[in-house]
Amino acid sequence: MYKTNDTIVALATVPGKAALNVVRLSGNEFVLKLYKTITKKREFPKANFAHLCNVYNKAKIIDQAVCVFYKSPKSFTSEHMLEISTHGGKVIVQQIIGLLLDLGARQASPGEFTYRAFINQKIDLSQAEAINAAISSSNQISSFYHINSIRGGLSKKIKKTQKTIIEALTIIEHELDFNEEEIDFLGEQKITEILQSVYNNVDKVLDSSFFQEKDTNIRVAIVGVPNSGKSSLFNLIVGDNRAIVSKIKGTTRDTIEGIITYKNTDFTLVDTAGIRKTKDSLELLGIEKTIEEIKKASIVICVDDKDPKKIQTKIKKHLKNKECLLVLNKTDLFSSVPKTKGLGISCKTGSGKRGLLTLLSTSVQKNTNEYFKKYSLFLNKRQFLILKELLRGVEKALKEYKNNKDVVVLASNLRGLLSLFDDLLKPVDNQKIINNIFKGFCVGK
Ligand SMILES: Nc1nc2c(ncn2[C@@H]2O[C@H](COP(=O)(O)OP(=O)(O)O)[C@@H](O)[C@H]2O)c(=O)[nH]1
Ligand SMILES: [Mg+2]
Repeated sequence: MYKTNDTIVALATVPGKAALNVVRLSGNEFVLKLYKTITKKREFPKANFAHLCNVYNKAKIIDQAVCVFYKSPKSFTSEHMLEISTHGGKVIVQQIIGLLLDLGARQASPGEFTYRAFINQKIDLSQAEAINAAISSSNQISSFYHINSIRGGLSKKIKKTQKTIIEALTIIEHELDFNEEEIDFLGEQKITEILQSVYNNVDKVLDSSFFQEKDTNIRVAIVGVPNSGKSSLFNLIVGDNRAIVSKIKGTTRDTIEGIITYKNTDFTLVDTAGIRKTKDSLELLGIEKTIEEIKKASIVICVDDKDPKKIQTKIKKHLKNKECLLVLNKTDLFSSVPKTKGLGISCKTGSGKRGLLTLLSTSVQKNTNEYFKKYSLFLNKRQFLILKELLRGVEKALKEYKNNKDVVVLASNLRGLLSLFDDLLKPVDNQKIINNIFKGFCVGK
């Protein structure tokens, strides 16, 4: 897909006004030659050390920068790499990259550094995917799982199972080359055990993983009867006027979402339609959506201007083990606020906002930790589908072997399974998969 025998250069940080920018180079010995040319240093840089250098374009100094050299193969791409931390700003970066291009480096395409890491077997495909996903991640939960996969979380589990099949296939192919007297057979029981253990391991990976096409986020649904102040509460938390606030009952017919970041926690806040039986078909649809939102949420805020507990009772069957926060709104209209009815707030005056946010953030953190306890891995759609296919493949191999005890068929089925493992981790020959994955990367990664 990309050429791999030249030296590539790209800006690895966001362009524009910033304290620092990092220009990255990867290639062969030419990287060292470029270093010497632009810094006018006589010595090669010592690997993994920070070197303060003037960067020259001929006689003119264009920046004073810090260069770190990573010696092949101990670098991200496995090639020689140079990272130049420059002063921030467009002009300096443009001049340095322009200079390196003039001297013979090539502008890197999106994901080309990661592609080289993949081709040079520094990382497998699941790790490459995780790098891109981690960069795009918008919340703590996704980020945690992507970093785990970059560190090889999924690969390690999968490779262990892959090895079991390779070992079994090696013995079986050996058996096929010799006649019965010459070697020991694996035996029916052992073969069944191996296939069963492969099945169990893949199943365990699927069981301990969650699969989502989009980034995951803890969802918090605001639920209550019309006019209780749900949209006002949504706006109070979101901090702007994204939801329409109105006196006419049943205005919020659709759900509105906002992503909130508060004190190191992030969550999606959902304003729902009121819960109330009505003949208006449009509003009924809103109610169905509300129930859907309650089901999707990890935390439900029951809001009311009289007794939020009544709301909790009304939606009890949909709440199950979800956390429920009771909020008594419009306390500005109360002469005295009853403490037993939930957390008192006033969307009008903003009183109680801080207390609610603290309660919410503790609750979100608790739910986030639950996620971490429940799941050890995140799978993207591609990985999920391959693992499912693997399960079906093992089932098929087991069934066919039980029926006909044919070792030749078994060997062919095992080879089929191994190609699925390759698709998952290193489909070196499958350019289509590779192209699709790397084209989504940003330049400099
Ligand atoms: N006095 C007072 N009125 C409020 C408060 N919160 C909301 N309201 C009013 O209650 C009405 C319904 O609010 P809204 O947020 O649209 O309720 P929703 O139907 O539950 O979304 C509006 O007229 C708001 O101005 C509050 O804290 N105090
Ligand atoms: Mg509303």
